[in-house]
Amino acid sequence: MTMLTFEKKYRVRGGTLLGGDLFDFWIGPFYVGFFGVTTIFFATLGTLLILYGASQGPTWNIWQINIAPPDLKYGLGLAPLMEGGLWQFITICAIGAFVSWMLREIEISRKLGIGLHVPFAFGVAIFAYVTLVVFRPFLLGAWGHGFPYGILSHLDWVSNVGYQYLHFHYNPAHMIAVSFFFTTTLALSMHGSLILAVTNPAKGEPVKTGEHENTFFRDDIGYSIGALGIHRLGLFLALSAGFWSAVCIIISGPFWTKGWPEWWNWWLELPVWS
Ligand code: UQ2
Repeated sequence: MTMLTFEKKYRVRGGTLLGGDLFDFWIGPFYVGFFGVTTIFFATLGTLLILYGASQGPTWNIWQINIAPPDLKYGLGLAPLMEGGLWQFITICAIGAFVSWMLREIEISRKLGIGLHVPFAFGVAIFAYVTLVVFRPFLLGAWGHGFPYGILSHLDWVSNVGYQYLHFHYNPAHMIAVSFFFTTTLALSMHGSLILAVTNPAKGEPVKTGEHENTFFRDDIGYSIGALGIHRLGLFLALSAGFWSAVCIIISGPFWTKGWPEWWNWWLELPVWS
């Protein structure tokens, strides 16, 4: 891997949160840092535990491999290794690796003197995952409420939990999350297509810039959000999708145990109708 000529001036010392200068170096293109070491540690250990779990299971079929959380009877305690204990250790490794990666992103951002937007955005994704495998199981009183680690098995989990609330699409926070996911793809498709449109003019035409970007949308819908604005909007939409996903699952069980269609009875029960 070669180093771009300008990269050298950005390979500055400092900005570390932990370890001082000890791990303040690069391996090839990668910044290491204390949290690079912990990322490698947790990711490697977690992967090996998954492989060990698979080796003890009934199949090597990639679709069917499954590392299940403990039975509900183990509550919030440690389970035997082959009865969910592996899942518990793998979950610790996953969170350790994700948080290490975020802290490494913070160190890199500090080094460069840029904002912490990237690690913050990644933090929202971690928050959504931790909500599924820690916060909600904790509130429900058993690690067994976490989702299983397997391609088909986690799909079955999503389907089963959905039907447990009769029709999950009636969950108002789920509706908001889905709307944000769709709006995120709308915004990115508008942005991506607009940038490609101005940078790929017809043969012989000069490449266009911001004025044309603004003018296209003013002509089209009477409004342009601006070059900086579209990125603020995009980040807001994407983070909102993750945030409301976490909300929609944390309220299912700990705060609402009936079917989600029934939640809408508040509308029928408004005093104005009687
Ligand atoms: C824009 C702009 C960009 C863009 C896009 C727009 C020059 C390069 C895509 C248009 C976006 C608008 C009007 C917001 C749409 C609102 C939602 C909720 C999807 O104006 O500025 O910069 O990429």
